[in-house]
Amino acid sequence: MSARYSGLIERYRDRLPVTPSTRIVSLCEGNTPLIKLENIARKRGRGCEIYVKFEGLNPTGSFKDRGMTMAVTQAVSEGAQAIICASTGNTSASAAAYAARAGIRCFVLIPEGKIALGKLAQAMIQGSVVIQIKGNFDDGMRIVKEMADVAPVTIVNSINPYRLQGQKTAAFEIVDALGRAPDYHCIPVGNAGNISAYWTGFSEYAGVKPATAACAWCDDQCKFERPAVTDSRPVMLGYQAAGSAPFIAGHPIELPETVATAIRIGNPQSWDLAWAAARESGGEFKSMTDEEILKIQRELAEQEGIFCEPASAIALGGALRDIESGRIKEGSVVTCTLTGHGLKDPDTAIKQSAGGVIEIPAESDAVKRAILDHL
Ligand code: AN7
Repeated sequence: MSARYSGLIERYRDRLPVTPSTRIVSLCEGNTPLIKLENIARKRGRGCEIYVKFEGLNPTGSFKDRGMTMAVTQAVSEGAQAIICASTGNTSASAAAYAARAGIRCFVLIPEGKIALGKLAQAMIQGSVVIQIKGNFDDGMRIVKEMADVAPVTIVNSINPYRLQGQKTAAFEIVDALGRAPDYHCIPVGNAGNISAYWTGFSEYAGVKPATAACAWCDDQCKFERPAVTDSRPVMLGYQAAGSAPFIAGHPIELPETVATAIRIGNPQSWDLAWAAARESGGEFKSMTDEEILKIQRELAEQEGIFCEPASAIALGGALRDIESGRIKEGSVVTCTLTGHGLKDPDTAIKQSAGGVIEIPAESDAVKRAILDHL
């Protein structure tokens, strides 16, 4: 048997809705590193072990690939010729890639002017039909749902339950890597699919069926009755950008705004599942300002060498704030999902590093001075 890693469906085949004859559409996604923070943890960890699950290292640079391998595999097995999604960017990049791999059409609806450059580049070069609407993600989502009724296209947003099935494998990987479940899991919340998927995964590994499972659709092949891999589940802590925080408001937000464009979503589709995850786990939702988000993005890059996008940084920012306040108990094992790579959004990174480039003549003396000034 080959030792080559060939993607998360192969890795967790017995817990996913595939059969031996299913044609699997994969780009070797998953198997991302769980990195233990050192410098930040030493300074601000209060005895906690803090780990980041760096999902930016998936093939298209975000966690969306976990869901997309499963959703596109399923769509192709049902004979779909085209897929469609609304997206703040990462879903479109991932959908375009897996559609290219499968040889089917991909339509993506993106909000005008509010998509990070790297994500747009991915959707474009990977051959999807990019449709920019004069509206936001929530407008796109509404239209996509209408399109599925009038055109032969399969929706691959996270309202597609196969997406969440793929994404639950990140929780499996965390437990497999730690040899136990974390005490707390911290995660950004936008459309709220991922927090629901993690809760499903953590629950499945603990042999517990959540009251509201993200897989109600698959009762006939329920995976929750298997022997438990671990005996506990983490407290789920979800974080939203302050200008885009429907879970804190308790209702949808009409005009969400945040520098973290990935989670600029006012009307999350997995509302009930996400609330169930927070309630059942003893967790909750909290918000962070754009200023706090950018600060933690920079700190993580400067102090640990890990460059994630702003929406991802919110998970670690939230964790550190909750450690400081005592919400997360001293000495806990804390995991944070870094959902996307920093290279997705170079504009924001460069803007917030203003003055970071030293300009001098091409002379050895000048360079020497610059070095000595900064040692
Ligand atoms: C980096 O791409 O919704 O709560 O259309 O790209 O599961 O929606 C992106 C979401 C967090 C939020 N971090 O996850 C899209 C899209 C990053 C993201 C989220 C997104 P969900």
